[in-house]
Amino acid sequence: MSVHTPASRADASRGHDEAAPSFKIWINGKLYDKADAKVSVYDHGLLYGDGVFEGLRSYGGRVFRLEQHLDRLWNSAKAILLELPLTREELARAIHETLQTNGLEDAYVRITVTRGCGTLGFDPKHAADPQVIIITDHITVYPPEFYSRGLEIITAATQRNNPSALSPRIKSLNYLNNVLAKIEATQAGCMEALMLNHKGEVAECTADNIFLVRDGVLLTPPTDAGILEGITRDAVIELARASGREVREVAITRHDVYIADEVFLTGTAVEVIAVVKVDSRPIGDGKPGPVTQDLQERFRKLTRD
Ligand code: PXG
Repeated sequence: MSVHTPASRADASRGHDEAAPSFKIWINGKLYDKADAKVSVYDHGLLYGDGVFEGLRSYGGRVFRLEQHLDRLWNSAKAILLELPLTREELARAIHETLQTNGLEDAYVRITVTRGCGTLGFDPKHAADPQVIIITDHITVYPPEFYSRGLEIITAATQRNNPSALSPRIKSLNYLNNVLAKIEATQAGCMEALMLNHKGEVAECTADNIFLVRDGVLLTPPTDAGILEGITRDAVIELARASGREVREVAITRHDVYIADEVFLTGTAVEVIAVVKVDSRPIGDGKPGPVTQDLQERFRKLTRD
């Protein structure tokens, strides 16, 4: 795999292009220019990371698995006792309205819900005006060569959140452990890092779920390994099973990863991407394998045809 400079990696993951047009941003029912789209410095989302988010994608104007993303958003909000100030239908309409206003068909959609503005002090009773924000923008994907050659990743020393402290199933505004793992990846010259759970088992990567292929069978960590239940992960499990492959949700060790025939990641941003080296160990023959390629193609058809 070619070596990418830190600058190009940062550009690839920053998710927007300075020269691109500025898209309108939806906040609590109104559309704002980017420069005017603001929340208060007293917002508990900023002060305490008190809020939840979703990252979605639209293909040809259709939001992929919108209902599942809304389910996850409502479940995340419920878990932190945050009541959304609008209905699912209203949010769905607002997403489509924002995409249409911005003339975007193939796009990234970022929903952020903060606890809202209040006094200092993190007691939620001091913040009672949740802010619902919809950002739509061009989706920045990895350059095509990352898909044809596959990614090299490392295992991060930073663990995934311990589920008994804060469930990783909540897509909360507290992403610091993932941010720290991402920094470790970048410092090692990689795009992604593998995160282990509190038991030392494989959990997931910083913004992607992980799958292994061994003897034609797909293996992926179960929900109770302390992962986000990825919507792309679900779609890939369905595609694999529909094509006659066995998928097992089982505890996975780093050793299992090293000796797998194939490894790939799934996520809204990366879709399905091969991993060809983990902690300097080549996976299989060091090239994206046939099962990964097959699922990449099936996922492409699912989202684009
Ligand atoms: N694990 C973690 C920790 C994630 O954050 C996934 C797995 C993949 O889930 P989906 O549902 O996307 O298949 C994620 C997804 C962002 C952003 O704005 C983050 C994600 C997805 C899209 C955007 O940082 N994380």
